Amino acid sequence: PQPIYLADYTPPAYLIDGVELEFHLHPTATRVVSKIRFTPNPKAVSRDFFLHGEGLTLIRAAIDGTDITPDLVEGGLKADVPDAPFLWEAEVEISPETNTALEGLYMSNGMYCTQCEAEGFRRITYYPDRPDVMAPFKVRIEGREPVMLSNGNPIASGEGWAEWDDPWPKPAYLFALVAGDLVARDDSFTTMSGKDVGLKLWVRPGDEGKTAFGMQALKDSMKWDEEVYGREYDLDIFQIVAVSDFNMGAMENKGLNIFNTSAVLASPETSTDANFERIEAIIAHEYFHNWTGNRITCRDWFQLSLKEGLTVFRDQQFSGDMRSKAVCRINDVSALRGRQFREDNGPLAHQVQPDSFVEINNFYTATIYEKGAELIRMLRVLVGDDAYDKALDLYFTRHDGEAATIEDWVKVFEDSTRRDLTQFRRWYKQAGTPRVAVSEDWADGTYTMTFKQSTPPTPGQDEKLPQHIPLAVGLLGPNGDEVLPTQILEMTEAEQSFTFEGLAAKPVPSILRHFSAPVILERDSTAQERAFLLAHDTDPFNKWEAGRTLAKDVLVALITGEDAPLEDYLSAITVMLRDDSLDPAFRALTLGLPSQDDLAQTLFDAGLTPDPMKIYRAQQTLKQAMAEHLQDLLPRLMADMDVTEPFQPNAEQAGKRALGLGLLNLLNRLDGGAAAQALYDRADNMTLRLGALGDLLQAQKGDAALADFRAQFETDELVMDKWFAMQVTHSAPEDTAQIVAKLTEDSAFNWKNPNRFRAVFGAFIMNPAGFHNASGEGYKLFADWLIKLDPVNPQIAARMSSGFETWRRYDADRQGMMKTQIERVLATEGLSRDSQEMLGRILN
Ligand code: DPP
Ligand code: ZN
Repeated sequence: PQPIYLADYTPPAYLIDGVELEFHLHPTATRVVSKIRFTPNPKAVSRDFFLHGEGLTLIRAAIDGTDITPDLVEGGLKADVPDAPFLWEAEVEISPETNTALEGLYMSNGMYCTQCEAEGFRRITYYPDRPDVMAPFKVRIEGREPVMLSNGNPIASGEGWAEWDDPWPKPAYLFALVAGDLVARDDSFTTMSGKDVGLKLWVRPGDEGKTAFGMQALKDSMKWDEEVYGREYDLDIFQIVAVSDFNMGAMENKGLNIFNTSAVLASPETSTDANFERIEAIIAHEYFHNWTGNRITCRDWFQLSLKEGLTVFRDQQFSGDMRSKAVCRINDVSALRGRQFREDNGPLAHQVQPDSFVEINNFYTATIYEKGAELIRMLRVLVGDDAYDKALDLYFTRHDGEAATIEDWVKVFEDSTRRDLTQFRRWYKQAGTPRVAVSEDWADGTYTMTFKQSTPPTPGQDEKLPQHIPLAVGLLGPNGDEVLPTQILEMTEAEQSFTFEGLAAKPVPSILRHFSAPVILERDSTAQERAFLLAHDTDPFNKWEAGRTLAKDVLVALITGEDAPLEDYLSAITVMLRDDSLDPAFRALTLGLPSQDDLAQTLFDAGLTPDPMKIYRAQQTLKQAMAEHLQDLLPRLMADMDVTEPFQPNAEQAGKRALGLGLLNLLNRLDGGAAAQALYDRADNMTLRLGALGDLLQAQKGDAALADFRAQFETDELVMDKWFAMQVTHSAPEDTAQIVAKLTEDSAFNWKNPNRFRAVFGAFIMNPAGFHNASGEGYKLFADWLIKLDPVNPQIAARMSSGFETWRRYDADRQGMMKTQIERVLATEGLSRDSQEMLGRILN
């Protein structure tokens, strides 16, 4: 497959003044009639008329009322057109029912729905399917469905038809159509200028009881975007539809967001606290896209992070305001390290603004999203909060209604702050995670910190230049008092020193507070110093970080057989757990251990070959030691975390439940599952029920609970996804592959549903000890299923193939076995472009 290059961008040959679409719905023979008014683009470099189209049967085409026979070519059609504005008309036929790729118009449980980002609209009709062609759309839908929806405002409807009008010019990737048997939760929102907006959350009959939380999250998001960014909603109605079969979490189609059911449906009985939190964040994310993505969109897909990085940053700010800032930041950084650092330090590393791609669907990555958000966070730290607000105001006024670039974005910051951000731009173009090593010097009241930065080579980028890194630093005195509050040190050189004078004693530094830059900090430190920071740091992120690095020191030493600072860790954790002044959610996070994947990468970075079983056993050993050390304390601490009020999915209650479950997980190692069984039996919400089930599975006492769980929730797809995932996540490593194989034979394993496939295989590749079991049977099983899924849903198959991305970390045997499987998948006849690109990159 041929790559597409950013450098080859040229403006569209024709612009569009208006689009009218007419849908005649039919499961296997939907007719789409399009009327498009084209105008030659004065900025064009060519007059060639090309429309994208894939899998369409052309029935008829006409220009200015005269039928023509266009030239059907690979990926679309060409035609001779007048050198003046003209009307294009076409009629095509498509088959939603047989569309299993879930791109374009498809069916999910008998309901019609669409997914057009990035390049799905070309599967609906012939069109210039590129984001820099923006147009207002009018849509008429004819069919038997009781509810028929599209973007914008409703115009009129009757028996068997409905008409919609979206006045805001938009790219085709934001088009949406939904038709089916749906019911709505209705609400309304009054905007800051007093306009009434109708809100509708559409679900299948039976799911009405799971819509209250999503609706509240939507209203909170609308209010927050007005208060914090001054952004008001711009249509008469805002709609969300929940769909069972969906490749992504959700999609920000103008005025008609389409959501994976997992990202919107919520109830205490069926959703965990983590589900509630994720749902709130995704609803906010998609709503915020209305300004950052829709009103201002991307010129081309190389600019994807322009909308995604910014919108993730905005949803992170929102969650921080709705919940606990400190806890949200720790969770965001953990996710960044778990997904983006893994990507950035392996064969799939790529720039936040890539230079080329083969299949754009492969670039909806943690780098584009989460690293993109970190870059914006850094910009804000560098220019300051007020300057950030001014820059954003300028961005919205300058680029509203446009398809913009990342360069436009940085330029707005330069113009509004008069800062030169030339070096900062490098963050967008240089892949890889910078390492920042720090050394210190102390003499005569002067404390000097010397930082050295370097970024390892990434595929296609051997040479790396220094980045502009904001280092948030504070200093603590020997008694634990802060002697220097947080300062932002701007590092721009490969090596740079910063000096602090007039100090009475050698300070303890707290570096990279609030994780001020997406880098790996390398600093040799003693267990005592880490424990000191865990006890005294005023920055909650670094306080947590101190506990995490101490845990990591212990685990690495257990793995390599060196002396582990176990006692220091256990006493530091005990002090922390007993500190009632600390938020339970924070304590729960500090009780968690670094992941197996994180440890594998750390060992690999240190020049060692990670052994997945040793890593797993080290974690078990440490948890056992923690349980025994805390034995006497556990009952009282757990009792303190009991929530007696009715269930609320808020941060306060969620924090108590999280800590309670963290402690139960320890107790479970001492009581053989007795407390977990008792909790399972009395749990009246999914958070506690699922936590207890996990512990029972871990204790190998889960059979009865699993059967009970299934009997209770058999008809609930989202809960059954949990039932599948839990068994994989909490399996003993030597059993994991067999359990996965058995689950794939279950009558409820509907593998064409992305959520169900991910429940099993996502959990599998996230369980390193199980996936990398020395027998290699896991690799083979996984490859079998990639081969099976690829022709049905290439997008999900390609995404899942990242399970193999860390193959070079491991020993020769495992490497050989993984390579064999990757090559086997790659050799599959007719393998999708999506999977070819991903596995090809992973292998090279
Ligand atoms: N639906 C995806 C998101 O919101 C792609 N735009 O990030
Ligand atoms: Zn997004």
